[in-house]
Amino acid sequence: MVVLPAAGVNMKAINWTVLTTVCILTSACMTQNTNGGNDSDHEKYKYCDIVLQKTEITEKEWVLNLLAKGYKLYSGMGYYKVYNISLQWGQSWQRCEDDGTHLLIINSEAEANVAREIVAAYPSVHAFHIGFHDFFLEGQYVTVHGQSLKAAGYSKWGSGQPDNYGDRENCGAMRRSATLADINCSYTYWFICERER
Ligand SMILES: [Ca+2]
Ligand SMILES: [Ca+2]
Repeated sequence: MVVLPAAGVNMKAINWTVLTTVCILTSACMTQNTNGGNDSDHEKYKYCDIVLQKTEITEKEWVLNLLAKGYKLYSGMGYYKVYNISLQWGQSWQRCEDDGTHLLIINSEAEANVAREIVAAYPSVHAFHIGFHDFFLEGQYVTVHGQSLKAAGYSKWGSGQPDNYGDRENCGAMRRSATLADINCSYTYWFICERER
């Protein structure tokens, strides 16, 4: 596989060598060149360079960056971080976005188990912002990616939830048990960010 060069090494030369290897192994660049008609070698190089940047180097840097920020990898699931600061739901949403991640979307029982596990270390915290809301249509809960909870794969509400308490609960939270609750968006809670693998 591709090995990252040491700092200061001529990236262009290394990219070219690596690209040739990648092209031979995957034939991705060659295919593109053929489809593209009369691409010059220079353009072929440029295209491959972009592919390499996106699929090899950036991905590794990205992961290192997440780990440095305190995200933890759960094998086969993704990278997760419990932010131990209390923010409003929208601010939490923004913080995850800034990390290049998103508020947790629970997609399965297995992921609910991960969620329970990562909050187990904080027994005094009873709820966390996660990635769903009903801003668009009252009572129609969707994830921050716009899917219904059912389509996303997990819709286990806590007892009595959702209740739209005081007619002012449009944001999504998770209790310690990984059951869901609708909460007031202006309430401040810790929150969980995620990035799928
Ligand atoms: Ca998820
Ligand atoms: Ca509620």
